[in-house]
Amino acid sequence: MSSNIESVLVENRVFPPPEAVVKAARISGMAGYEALCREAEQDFEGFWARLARENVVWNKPFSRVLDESNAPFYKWFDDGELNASANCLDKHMGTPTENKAAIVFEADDGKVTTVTFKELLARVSQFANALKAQGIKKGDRVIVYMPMTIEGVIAMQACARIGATHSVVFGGFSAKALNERIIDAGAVAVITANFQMRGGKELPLKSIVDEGIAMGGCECIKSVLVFQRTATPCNMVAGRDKTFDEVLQGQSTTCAPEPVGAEHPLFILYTSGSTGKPKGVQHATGGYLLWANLTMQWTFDVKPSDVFWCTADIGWITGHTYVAYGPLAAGVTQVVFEGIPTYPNAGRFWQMIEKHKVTIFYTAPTAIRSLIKAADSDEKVHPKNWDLSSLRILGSVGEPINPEAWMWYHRHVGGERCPIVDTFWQTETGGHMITPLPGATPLVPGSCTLPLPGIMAAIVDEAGHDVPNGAGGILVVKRPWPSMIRTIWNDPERFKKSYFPEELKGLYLAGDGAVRSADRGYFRITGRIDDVLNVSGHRMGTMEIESALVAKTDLVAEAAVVGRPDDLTGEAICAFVVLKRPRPTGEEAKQIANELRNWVAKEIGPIAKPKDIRFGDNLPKTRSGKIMRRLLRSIAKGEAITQDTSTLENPAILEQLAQTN
Ligand code: 6R9
Repeated sequence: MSSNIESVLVENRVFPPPEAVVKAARISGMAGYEALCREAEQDFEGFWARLARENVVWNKPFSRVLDESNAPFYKWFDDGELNASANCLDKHMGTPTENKAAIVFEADDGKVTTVTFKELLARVSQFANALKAQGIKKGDRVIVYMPMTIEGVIAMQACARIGATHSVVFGGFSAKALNERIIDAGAVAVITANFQMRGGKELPLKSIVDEGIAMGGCECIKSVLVFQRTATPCNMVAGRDKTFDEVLQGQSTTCAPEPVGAEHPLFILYTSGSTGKPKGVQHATGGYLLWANLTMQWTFDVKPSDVFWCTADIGWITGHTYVAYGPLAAGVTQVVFEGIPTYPNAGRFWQMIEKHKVTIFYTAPTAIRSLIKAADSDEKVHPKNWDLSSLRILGSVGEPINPEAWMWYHRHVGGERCPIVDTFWQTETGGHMITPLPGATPLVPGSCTLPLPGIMAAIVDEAGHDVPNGAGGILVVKRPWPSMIRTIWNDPERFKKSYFPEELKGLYLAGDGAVRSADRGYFRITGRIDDVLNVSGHRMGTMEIESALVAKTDLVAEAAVVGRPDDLTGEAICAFVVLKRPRPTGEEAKQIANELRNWVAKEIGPIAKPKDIRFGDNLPKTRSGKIMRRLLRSIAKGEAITQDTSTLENPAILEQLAQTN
């Protein structure tokens, strides 16, 4: 990894966009990009008003663009009314798009099912009617705990159609995580499936919902709607649980979309922060929809003939914006994939690109790195075995892409002809923020290049002053933008403190470090500056994992979690644990480490399992009792301790912690 970091620092390869792509692109050449940036600078509100009129269908037009009177609680297009689902489906009726495939679904076992836009509208409408029949109404919160399926997208769209606020919980999260989210959101219903299929295995969902609700505090839940993904029966609670078949029975396939105010909460999505409790990131309807549609056009330059494939799960923000909303709003055919990239073998992605003639492919660096590794050890799963000539644009998201992986992606997947859009953004930003444009931006491997027009991204020091190019600092956004987080559900104070801290005087704090190149001013993200780790593109709070560990009260006295660089997953979770019994070694240490890993999987989800667990009699602390995390980070990396340890109360502990099990 350190070699990757070094090669990023000296990266000087530049890949200009291919002439043909520039010619056909919506934003053509740097001149096209710069013209839009100028428009945004000269008339900020006029710029957004124009785009919102052109890219969103409004039931009632807005007269106000941006309301800053209660900053940082910004409002966009406030008095306008729209419906998100109508903007994704109804809009295409009566146009050539209506009979086009909206979703080409490939199941884990390879079975393909296709629905057109028209069919999808009918199914969303029918499910929306079913939700209403359960008494679910505008403003209610609904938890969606679903596998990657057409039905998952339908669940989200149906909520949007009736004005209910969905909160999707990733299918890999635990009963406890689900329980906390149900309570925090005050949800009235859970939409789930009996099981999900991943890598040939049938994994439970409904039993986890039952367990989560049984943990208590979920009296708000009135109904649980169950999609029967597989034939295996699951437990059904009489009066509360109903199958999709039952609730859809007799429901009409038309349902008038409920117009909502532009600021109406479309969804809440929980994400890790730097304290133990996940944050319910709340997004509004109007600005979010605008950005989902517009970035499909700007960043991916979608054309009516494209086949778009974003591999993200609907449980993450990428699966919200670039599966459940963006492609539908843009009227483009998309592939939705249930399974995993390595089943039945690590050629699955390439095989699917060939089979469905995918033209735009959007995935995460961690997936690319694992497929490089697989192709290196087995020629048969190397992308060269498939015809990938349909591809025209590649995308990357979730974490920095190291130049080695970038070059492989460019060469072996993109055939050296496809621009790679390395899109930097966050759950909180709703959509792309800093990214190349395929028909404009010369690419530099490992750099997300330049902010989208109207996105006033900058790098500042701790007092909020701009730093010169070449000097690293804190990534901020200086002006609000339409798809920004509106608040943290139930916690407006935390919203202000986390994203608009006083020292930064009104600037949005992304939580990442960044540096701009001296020559082009290109942004490169250097990683989180808070206690948030990025493991395989998934955000994990170190405090969240620490809280989970110390919750094992019979065993754990104290725990500290840090990240260390990992060639495959970007960062790996490393936990230092003090037990309530003598420090274990050898076999016993291995066995307890495993027990703790499984415990964390149960508390949060398998993605939060620490890769490394080390035991100590104590943790390195200052005389005032603060855990010295920077020392733990060095130990986790296997580095010699060069830092000043003079404030350390118990220096002998360092050697003990450096021992691996
Ligand atoms: C969309 C998404 C956000 C964090 C973000 C940053 C990292 C995302 C990146 C990237 C470098 C990119 N990140 N994209 N870092 N280059 N292209 O991933 O949202 O799950 O909220 O994570 O991911 O650290 O702050 P989310």
